[in-house]
Amino acid sequence: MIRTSRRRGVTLLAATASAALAVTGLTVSTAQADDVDQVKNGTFDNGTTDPWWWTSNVPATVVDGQMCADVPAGTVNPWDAIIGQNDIPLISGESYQFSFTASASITKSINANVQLADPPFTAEISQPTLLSPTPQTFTYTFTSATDTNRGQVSFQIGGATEPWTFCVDNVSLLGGVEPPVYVPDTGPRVRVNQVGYLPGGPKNATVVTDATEPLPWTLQDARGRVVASGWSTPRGVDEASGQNVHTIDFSWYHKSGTGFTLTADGETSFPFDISRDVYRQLPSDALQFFYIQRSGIAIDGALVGEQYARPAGHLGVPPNQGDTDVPCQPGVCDYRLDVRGGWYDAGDHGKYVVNGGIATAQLLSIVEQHMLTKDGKLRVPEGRNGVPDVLDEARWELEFLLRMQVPAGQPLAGMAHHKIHDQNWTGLPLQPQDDPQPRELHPPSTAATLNLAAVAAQGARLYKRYDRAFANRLLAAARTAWDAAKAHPAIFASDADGNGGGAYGDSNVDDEFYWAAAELYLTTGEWKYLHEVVTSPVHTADVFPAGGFGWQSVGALGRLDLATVPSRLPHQVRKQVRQSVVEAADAFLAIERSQAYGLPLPGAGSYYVWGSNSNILNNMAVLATAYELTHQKRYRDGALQGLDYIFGRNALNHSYVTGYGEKSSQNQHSRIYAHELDPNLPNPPVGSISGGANAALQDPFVQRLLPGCVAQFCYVDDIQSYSTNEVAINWNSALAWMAAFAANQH
Ligand code: 9MR
Repeated sequence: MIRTSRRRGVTLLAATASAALAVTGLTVSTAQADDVDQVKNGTFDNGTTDPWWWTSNVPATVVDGQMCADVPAGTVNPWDAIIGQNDIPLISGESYQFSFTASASITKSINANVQLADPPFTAEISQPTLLSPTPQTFTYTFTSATDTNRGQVSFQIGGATEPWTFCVDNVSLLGGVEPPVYVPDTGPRVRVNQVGYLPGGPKNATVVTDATEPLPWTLQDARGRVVASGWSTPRGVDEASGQNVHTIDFSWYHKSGTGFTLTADGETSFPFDISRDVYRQLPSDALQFFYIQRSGIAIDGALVGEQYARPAGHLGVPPNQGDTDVPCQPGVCDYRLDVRGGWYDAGDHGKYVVNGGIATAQLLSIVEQHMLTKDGKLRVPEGRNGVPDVLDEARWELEFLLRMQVPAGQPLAGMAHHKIHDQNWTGLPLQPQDDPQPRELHPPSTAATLNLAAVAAQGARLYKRYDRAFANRLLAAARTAWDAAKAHPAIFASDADGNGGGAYGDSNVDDEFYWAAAELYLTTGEWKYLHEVVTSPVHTADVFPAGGFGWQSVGALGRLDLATVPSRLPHQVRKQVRQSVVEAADAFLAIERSQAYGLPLPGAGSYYVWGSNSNILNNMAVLATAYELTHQKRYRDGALQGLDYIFGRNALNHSYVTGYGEKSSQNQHSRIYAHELDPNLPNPPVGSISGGANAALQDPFVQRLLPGCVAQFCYVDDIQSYSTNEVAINWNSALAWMAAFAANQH
């Protein structure tokens, strides 16, 4: 087929660009095209495929003026079958428009790449593209970061379970084309908690406006009647969003109802409820995520919906290679371990002790703080077994963590392996049971060992009532782990160990020692562990930094438990510990007051890190704990107010929890819930929280889409953005904890 004239081509390309990007709600400005096409024979008009090449499993031929190839079933990753063209020159800083018309005999996602032809095969663009039997034109723009004569245009078409036919035509790479300007669709300028507010809770909103003087606002009920009104407070330019904003406080309005809206400056918010029930379902939804992420067990569709049903992953059934008999990385150990079970960490299939540790601790804490102690209410297969459901879920991970401990008689006995994951990264989508990668144990680390010690100790006191033998096993493992960590206090996981899985490097384990000592003391009451607590440098350090705590900084987990779990802690120590929680809560209240979007995170971009939503939720947990300690309502209100940000009171007018609010995250980065890449796969389950705004732009997709973004704008609901939009167990555990707290408030 002959390409349209340059002029017509430009119009067509601009139009199809919006179509191709529409999945993520992107809008684009019209691009200026250039004459220079870097692709040779992109139209196949001469009847040959020259100079295109292919991997041997996909020989291509010209059929009806296009290039087609039969793609066999049975490959795993997109890059297991490739058709490409090399010797494409790329100029650093130059922007390009990459376009092609393609079809597939079935609905199939491929990767369309412009990349280096040689190692390290760096991709300038690697665009998942959903093909169907109807030929469609796709257009993408990008700016090259590389100068090379060895560029490559390629289509990665592997990873199918059934054979199919790929056809492509009009492949073109035009230089000098400005990338489209991304404008997120942020809806009405009045920003509310899209889920709703508790009748007796705080009710705040933020208005984006040019106005500098107070504006009148009205609150309408579902029938449109004005039920409250007032004046906004101008707040100037908000650092976290770069927007000029006002705030509205309607906390004094207490009546319940559904379908309220808030109007100011001619804009009307998304609808929301005022109800005692706004968070009633949230704990159960936030916790079902863990069950669906379980490894080593079939997921029962009757419990969580058939779209999430799948066979057990990584039980040694081909093509899986593990996790029932896993070797170490070469040279690390010469034994093998059965490390089945646990939860998949996130969008990948890795299992990491340090992140499993904090996630398990937060689930255990839900029960320990008496927030959710029922049995038979959550969607877990253990059902009515006389044990609180949350403990059933946490046990799934605890059993895995125990398996990660180095057996007696081996070098470093008693320590825990840092992680187990695929040897090499796999592509998306990929269901756990289809993962063919060899699995490997990575070296033991002091951090992992202390995570095991801490959560096993915490588990021991919680399971004692239900299963004494398990509790004893946990405590024995915790003691052994503690001793092993003391004997090997500085074995650190390296940040460089990130092939096939996340690195989770950590070279300061003072906080892990403190946390583990605290949990061991709270469980055993032994002087030895108390001594470790009070002599730790972390004991008097600030463990509640403004940016929030997380998997790498776990001193807060120890401090919060010392403050709340009944023990014989000496009076002075208890007082000091509790005071540190309340002082931190006061600081978070001050931060909330300073933020026009009302969240407990300072506005500078540096605070918006990878997984920021969990840091924000963890700061709310400190506020909630201060409320438990003091019964002062301001701390409770501060904790609840933070949820407004999570559910839509933010610069993007976006709820970060799937299925909650008018406009929520649906396309989180995940090999399992990869609906965006394959319409036959589900979106993440309701109650999955996305990592959230990350101003450091740590993946190529956002580096291309969001350069220069102001903190809260550094997020996109696209499966490709793993640094702003992944799911992860330690983020859902932070959500589950706060959900359990909020569900008990009115
Ligand atoms: O949550 C982790 C974040 O704090 C780190 O900055 C980031 C980069 O190392 O890794 C995050 O964890 C990812 C892990 O490495 C692999 N599984 C997915 C996790 C969530 O993105």
